[in-house]
Amino acid sequence: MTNDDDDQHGLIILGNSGVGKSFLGNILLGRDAFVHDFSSSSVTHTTEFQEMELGHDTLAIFNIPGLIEAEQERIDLNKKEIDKAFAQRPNSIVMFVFGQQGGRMREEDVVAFNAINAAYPFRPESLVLVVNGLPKDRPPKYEGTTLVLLQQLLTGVSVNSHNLCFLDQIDKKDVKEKQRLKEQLLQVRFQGSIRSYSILMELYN
Ligand SMILES: Nc1nc2c(ncn2[C@@H]2O[C@H](COP(=O)(O)OP(=O)(O)OP(=O)(O)O)[C@@H](O)[C@H]2O)c(=O)[nH]1
Ligand SMILES: [Mg+2]
Repeated sequence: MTNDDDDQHGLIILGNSGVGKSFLGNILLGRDAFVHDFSSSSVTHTTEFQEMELGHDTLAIFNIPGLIEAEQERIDLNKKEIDKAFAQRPNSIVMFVFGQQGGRMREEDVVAFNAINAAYPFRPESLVLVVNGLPKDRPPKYEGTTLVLLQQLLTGVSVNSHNLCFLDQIDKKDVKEKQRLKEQLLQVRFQGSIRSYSILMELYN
């Protein structure tokens, strides 16, 4: 193993409390390493870190405590934790997870994204946006109209079909569905970040 920055891969998972960050981290890892729960209050309170081997390299997954809209305390904590994660793994991708309610984008996620992106501007090539928990029978036009809406609502970021990913709500006891979700997640084409993309493809393969 070398100490080159290029080999220090990471995935930093961000988003409001309860959108499924820990759940998705586990899907990527292929094991239940992060605690995830149906809960009325936030579950992950300190950054959790899991590492997996990828050939001669490793991929670190940073599961950051959830944001609560624009709550300053959480923004400050997230900023610090994102900084630490990038220091440990300079070649990291940030994955911001949105929830939704009946397909509607939630104001709280838009507010949280704009607040954290203003406090810690993400480089476009290292940012991936995910909408989680969607019904599988959503209308065909849902994804296109949501993309246009997010382009209008999110400030200081380019939203496009390469960095936006729509994920199905799955039955978490169904191994095949979990595998399919992992595949779906990894189908995101990471704009301008061939290196990062190839890492995730390695993770998938
Ligand atoms: N069945 C199913 N449950 C999901 C899915 N996505 C998220 N969940 C559930 O949603 C709940 C909240 O998810 P968590 O992963 O705990 O949320 P979080 O974003 O980590 O929340 P904090 O740790 O509080 O920031 C859990 O019960 C997850 O299992 C999905 O696709 N299918
Ligand atoms: Mg969590």
